[in-house]
Amino acid sequence: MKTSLALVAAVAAFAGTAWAAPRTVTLSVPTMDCPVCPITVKKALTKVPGVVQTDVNFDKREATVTFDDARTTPEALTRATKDAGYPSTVVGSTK
Ligand SMILES: [Cu+2]
Repeated sequence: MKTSLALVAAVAAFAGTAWAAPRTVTLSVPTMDCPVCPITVKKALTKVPGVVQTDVNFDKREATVTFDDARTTPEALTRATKDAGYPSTVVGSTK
């Protein structure tokens, strides 16, 4: 039935765009021990494809990252900081 197929395609297309939503996670980066560390962490996170914004708070030892969840994952973000020498864990997430 042509009509229902078109409807399914339209719903699938809509759902596809809905999934590709910006998402924000907070990463705990406990090993940042001097004011230069956040710069390295921020650089590492910004390099991950799909990351739109990165804010690193040295006082709280946290990084807040906004990313396109169709292009990257929280796991890829923690891997990126670990590869830069700063293992991190996800402590919070919106959505
Ligand atoms: Cu440092």
